[in-house]
Amino acid sequence: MDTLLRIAIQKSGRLSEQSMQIIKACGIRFGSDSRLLKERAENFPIEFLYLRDDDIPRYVLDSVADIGIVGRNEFDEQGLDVAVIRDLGFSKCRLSIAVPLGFPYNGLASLEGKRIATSYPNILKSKLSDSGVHAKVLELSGSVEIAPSIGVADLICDLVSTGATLASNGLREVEAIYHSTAVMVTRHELEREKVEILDRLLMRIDAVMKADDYKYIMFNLPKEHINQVASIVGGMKSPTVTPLLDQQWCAVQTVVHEARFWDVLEQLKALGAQGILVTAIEKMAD
Ligand code: PRT
Ligand code: ZN
Repeated sequence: MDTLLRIAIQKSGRLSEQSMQIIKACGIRFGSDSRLLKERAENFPIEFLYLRDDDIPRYVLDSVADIGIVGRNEFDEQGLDVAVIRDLGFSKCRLSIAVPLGFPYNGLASLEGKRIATSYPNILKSKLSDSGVHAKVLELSGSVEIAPSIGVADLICDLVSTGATLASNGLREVEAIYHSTAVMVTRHELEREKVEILDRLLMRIDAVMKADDYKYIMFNLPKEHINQVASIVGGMKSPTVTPLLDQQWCAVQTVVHEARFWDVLEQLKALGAQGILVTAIEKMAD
């Protein structure tokens, strides 16, 4: 039987859609029918297991799955001996201390002797101990934000993305103690045939992620300024330059890192660039 790489992804929740999306962007076709528990891709030797996110690190460690996509928070909280091989960047959130509106907060020392409700006791305890603070950590599996109002805790430590949940529960976010994104994990001793499939998958994922970071730009420029373009766009190999009918002008094509995009655009305009076109890049490999 052909070897398949088994990938565990969240069945339904905040990680599911983007986990599937990144695999699809790799040209891998599958039904993504999360009513199923297990599904084989049509055109790549991989099989999906749809699971609860909390179970993913354990299943990878126990070889039920070979790789998995999970929040870094879950990976660090469980502390299992699996390895992070890629930071996928999506499902960004932070683990924050949040207090009732009247609570006087002046740094972590204000938590001394307090009762803190959280679903992430290990991450929280390690932060408190690094700061030399002694507090009572109360583990709750959900609805952490109501703990102060029903009197079971003085404050909470919970995941936050927009902050709306805290606000609607009369809580104030005072300090982020940890930042998380979705990561891909694998176990340490993966069989050779599986490593080969994983390497092919990672090559595709890297191309997709890299493309997300760049824009492709085309523009016309007075020829006399062409030497300045390379230093403006920076970092990449020489831009492609094509002559135009009007011999004073040329057309330039190049890629620009998203982080520098507006900066580059302004500088090109200042050089006299015209007809600037910008497009997203779908895939990008070295
Ligand atoms: O059923 P299953 O166990 O698989 O799912 P789950 O309910 O345990 O997890 P899920 O889908 O809620 O979250 C999966 C992962 O998404 C988490 O482990 C994080 O890595 C990531 N993530 C990103 C978040 C959030 N953003 C987030 N905002 N996980 C949870 N939240 C919750 C938070 O706990 C709070 O209740 O959303 C609320 C706050 O959101 P805001 O936008 O109001 O601040
Ligand atoms: Zn969960």
